[in-house]
Amino acid sequence: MHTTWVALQVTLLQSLLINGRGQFNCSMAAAHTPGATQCAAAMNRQCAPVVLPVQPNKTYRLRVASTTSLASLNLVIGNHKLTVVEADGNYVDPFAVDDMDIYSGDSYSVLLTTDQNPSSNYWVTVGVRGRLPKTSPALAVLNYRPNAASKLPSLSPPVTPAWNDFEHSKAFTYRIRALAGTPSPPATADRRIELLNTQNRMDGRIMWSINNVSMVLPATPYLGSMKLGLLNNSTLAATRPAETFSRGYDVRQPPANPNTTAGANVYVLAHNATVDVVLQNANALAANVSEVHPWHLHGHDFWVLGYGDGAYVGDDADVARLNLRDPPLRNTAVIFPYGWTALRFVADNPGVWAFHCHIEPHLHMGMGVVFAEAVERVGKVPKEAVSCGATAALMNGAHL
Ligand SMILES: *[C@@H]1O[C@H](CO)[C@@H](O)[C@H](O)[C@H]1NC(C)=O
Ligand SMILES: *[C@@H]1O[C@H](CO)[C@@H](O)[C@H](O)[C@H]1NC(C)=O
Ligand SMILES: *[C@@H]1O[C@H](CO)[C@@H](O)[C@H](O)[C@H]1NC(C)=O
Ligand SMILES: *[C@@H]1O[C@H](CO)[C@@H](O)[C@H](O)[C@H]1NC(C)=O
Ligand SMILES: *[C@@H]1O[C@H](CO)[C@@H](O)[C@H](O)[C@H]1NC(C)=O
Ligand SMILES: *[C@@H]1O[C@H](CO)[C@@H](O)[C@H](O)[C@H]1NC(C)=O
Ligand SMILES: *[C@@H]1O[C@H](CO)[C@@H](O)[C@H](O)[C@H]1NC(C)=O
Ligand SMILES: *[C@@H]1O[C@H](CO)[C@@H](O)[C@H](O)[C@H]1NC(C)=O
Ligand SMILES: [Cu+2]
Repeated sequence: MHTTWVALQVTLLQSLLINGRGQFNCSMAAAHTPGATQCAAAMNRQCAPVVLPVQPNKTYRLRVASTTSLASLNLVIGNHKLTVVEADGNYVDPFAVDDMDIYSGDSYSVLLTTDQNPSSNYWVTVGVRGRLPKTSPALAVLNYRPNAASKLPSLSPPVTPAWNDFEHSKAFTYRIRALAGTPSPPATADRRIELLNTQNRMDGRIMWSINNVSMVLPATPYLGSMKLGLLNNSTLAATRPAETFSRGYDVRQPPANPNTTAGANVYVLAHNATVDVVLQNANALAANVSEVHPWHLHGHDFWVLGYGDGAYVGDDADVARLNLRDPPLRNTAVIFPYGWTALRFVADNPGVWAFHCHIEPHLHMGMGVVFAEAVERVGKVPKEAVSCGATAALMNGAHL
């Protein structure tokens, strides 16, 4: 088995990149029509596609990671199936697909068997999902050796699914199940935190809010503040979003009153508590718009227990959707438009952990919360982590 790394990046609005190469201002897009092949053919050119060299009749492990700031992606390799075997560092029950979605923060391993006509090279296409693409797809060349890398594939680049084919995305995501032998989740949770994701306004700016509170990072870092007693469960309660949202909230409509407030958004969790998180998506400010959001948790993997369309009510039907048998262990999970996603984790890692939408502008617009776990069990806090904000003043002589 051979391993190849595929890092997917997006430079905002200009180009999708695979391992650092894209098509921005490049004639490669035109290269698929005969007579305009100079860019792909001149492999030393900056805009030439990245080459993934392979031998025929072998199986390769592609490690794929998305570090996009905005876009959700789809990966497809002309004429080849991909077998998904790992997600976010945990093995999954293998399944074969023609194309796969990759959200910002996701990582996967897929197996690729080079069982196609070895006299040809093949295009690898990465296209945008979840929002109207404003960039060309990224292309790479799957180069069957000993063909020249510059030999243009005989087939056109494969086309990724339509950006708004969410049923296709759901079908892919729902197939991700834990490999047998993966640790199982505890059968019940000690606490359930339900997080309604809405788009709002504050002082004329567009924000994202969680249960109507937009996360604004305090000037003093959380961990030092909590270790030094400047912040505790009581003081944090003042700006903490509620632990649930109104069952009457209409997730299909823009917020009736878009105004929101800011907070530090810290939930203090008891050490070792089993915590369920339900992420609820909703309509954004504009009518008939609900985006995908890949939520990412620091410090933990969680079990992805299930997904649903529409508003989560927590009734028997919603509970029946939860998968306690083979839920995948991950650290990133998507919420689909107008839908919900249920997660479970054990708060057994002392620290202060961010849980946020991995779409970078959304995070900076407030789409996140913080889980504080057994901060008293955290050992030494590095000086650098308390050298700013209100803790800096306390630092002289302080021993953490
Ligand atoms: C695009 O390429 C053309 C020709 O090579 C060059 O003149 C132009 O400055 C480039 N544009 C950008 C935005 O880089
Ligand atoms: C690949 O395997 C097939 C089936 O085993 C065989 O017919 C073919 O010759 C092999 N091709 C190469 C390039 O080794
Ligand atoms: C929302 O807040 C703005 C000030 O930012 C205020 O002018 C407006 O009346 C508020 N709207 C509602 C519906 O409360
Ligand atoms: C929390 O912090 C506030 C302000 O520093 C302090 O007055 C209060 O006693 C603290 N509460 C607990 C339970 O430590
Ligand atoms: C958010 O807060 C505003 C007041 O600032 C309120 O009018 C509105 O109903 C709240 N929205 C939700 C979803 O709770
Ligand atoms: C923190 O306070 C909230 C109520 O505001 C409570 O639900 C939670 O259990 C408390 N956490 C701890 C660790 O005491
Ligand atoms: C937390 O869980 C770990 C692992 O099960 C266990 O070793 C530890 O004793 C527990 N701590 C508390 C305070 O329950
Ligand atoms: C939103 O979608 C509904 C149902 O498809 C349609 O009736 C309505 O006109 C749409 N509204 C806008 C503003 O596009
Ligand atoms: Cu988001």
